[in-house]
Amino acid sequence: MTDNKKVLTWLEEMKALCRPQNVVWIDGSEEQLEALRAEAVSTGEMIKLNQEKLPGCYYHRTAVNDVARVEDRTFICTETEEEAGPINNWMAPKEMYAKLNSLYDGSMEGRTMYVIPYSMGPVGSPFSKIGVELTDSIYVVLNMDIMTRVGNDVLKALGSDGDFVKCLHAKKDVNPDERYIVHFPQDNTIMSVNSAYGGNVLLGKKCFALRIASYQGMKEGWMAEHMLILGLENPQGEVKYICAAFPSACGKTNLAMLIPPEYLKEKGYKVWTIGDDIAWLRIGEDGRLYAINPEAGFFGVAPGTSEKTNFNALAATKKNTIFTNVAINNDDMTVWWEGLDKNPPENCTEWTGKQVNGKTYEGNLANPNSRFTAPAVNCPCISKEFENPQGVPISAIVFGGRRAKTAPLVYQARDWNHGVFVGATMASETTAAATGAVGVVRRDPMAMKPFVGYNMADYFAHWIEMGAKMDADKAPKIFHVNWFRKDDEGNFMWPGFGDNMRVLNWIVDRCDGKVDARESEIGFLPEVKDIDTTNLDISEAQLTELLSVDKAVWMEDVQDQEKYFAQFGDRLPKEIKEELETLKNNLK
Ligand code: OXD
Ligand code: MN
Repeated sequence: MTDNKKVLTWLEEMKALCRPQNVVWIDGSEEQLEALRAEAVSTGEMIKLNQEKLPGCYYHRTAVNDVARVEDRTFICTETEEEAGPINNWMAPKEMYAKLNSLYDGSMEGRTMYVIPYSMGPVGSPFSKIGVELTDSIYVVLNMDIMTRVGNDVLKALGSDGDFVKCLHAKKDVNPDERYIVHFPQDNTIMSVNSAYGGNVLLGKKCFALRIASYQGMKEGWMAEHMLILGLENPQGEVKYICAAFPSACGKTNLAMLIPPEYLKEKGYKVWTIGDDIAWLRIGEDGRLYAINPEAGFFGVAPGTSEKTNFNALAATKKNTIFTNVAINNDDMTVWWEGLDKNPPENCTEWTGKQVNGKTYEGNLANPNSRFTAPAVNCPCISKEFENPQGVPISAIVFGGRRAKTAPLVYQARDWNHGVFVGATMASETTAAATGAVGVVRRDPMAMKPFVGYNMADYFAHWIEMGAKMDADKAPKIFHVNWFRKDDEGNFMWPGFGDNMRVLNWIVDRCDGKVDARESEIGFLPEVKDIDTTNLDISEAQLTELLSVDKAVWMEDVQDQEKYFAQFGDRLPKEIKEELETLKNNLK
């Protein structure tokens, strides 16, 4: 175990509060994990899937009211409301601790409290940070084991005096009216109660690696971002690394694991995955920006994942994976979800547990936000730099979202500060990853709206400061993409998926200064001839349309941006105001 007094004192306090019957330390050994799997199967918490077809794979079903992140019940409790800012839910720490303490009081009576020491990032890397999660759910233990590095090695790295993030989770009775996901950034503390859904309870992920870490990054001079990290290898064997921020369920996992179109593959282009959701970025000694993926697995959206759309993600789920809220094929105990193939099982258990005939069912067999938790090492295209404790140097940062009209297929920001503005004005149609209406356009700066652990205006300022610390020729170039543009009939205009490689190639060529671009009102746009459409059924006119800027539509968006920024008052950095003025003038 550990002689770290800070861990031991806190544990004693939490034990006194939750009053578990037993306390079990997770040591990270396979024997202990296997025993927990067996226990979870014996209590019905998990179902063992077909061990020949899906070795090491299990199934878990959450309560029907507990299937997504709950943004309206997620709080940032800083000393003052201003520190949390206008887009976060806030409550004074004292008041919130009092409320939570009454909810946790005796919450683990008759239950076991598991103590999970975990590292975000390779154990011992200078980028990495340690957390300890206390939970009464075996499902959480087993997911944390896939998503992070857990066990005794972490305690060793923590040492007798190291600091850590305190994470407390109690499942309780999953009452949605008393569900709270709460962050105290100034106390390095996370408290989650009354949920068992991944994004609310795997506290290393959104809660630590984004909300708490973004605050730590602001204080310590680094960045925690909602970004995938990929390496693009050209036929000469050179690899350039790209980070991309898209809102939840907008294709980060697909882009991170992209398979190039056949003819580019034949030429020798490849994509290597480092991460599909979160990047921690620091400026290296050479003045460039370096990224690690703090996670060790993928908590991916299952629906829509197929051999065709994401062969690599699907391959990653074939062993040692936990499936949550997908459908089960009762005939062979395998899994199914919408978009996997065209053959829903006839003899099927849908995600709610209802027995149905998959050929005649109504609605969805799998929940639209059903997930797989798969170890990153399973992924056929995992990068050999995945465990590199120093991270990889980033050439380009890409922002994007679902926009039916406004944004062109791709454009490049003029410089870092303009890029920060492009990120700050991101907007996207909402998805099933969070509770609430789906398909509504909402502003989601840097895809961090649900994840920023402090005032968003200060977060913009932090981005600007980070840029000021890098020479312009060393800082990543910033781009914006939109794979989701639609024509007047409502059809997607760009094929997406593997063909997005064509856009990535333009981005890398721009970083290398190999291709010109035309300056437009919103930034640098590609010349139509420079987007490779070989073997694609896209006419020059269609591509021209995809790369066009409709000034009237943009003007409307600018008005919305202005309204959005107004809520930050004087805290909004002057650089953002200046960029907004420039855009307005350009569009006049
Ligand atoms: C996720 C999310 O699970 O963004 O990655 O909701
Ligand atoms: Mn995400």
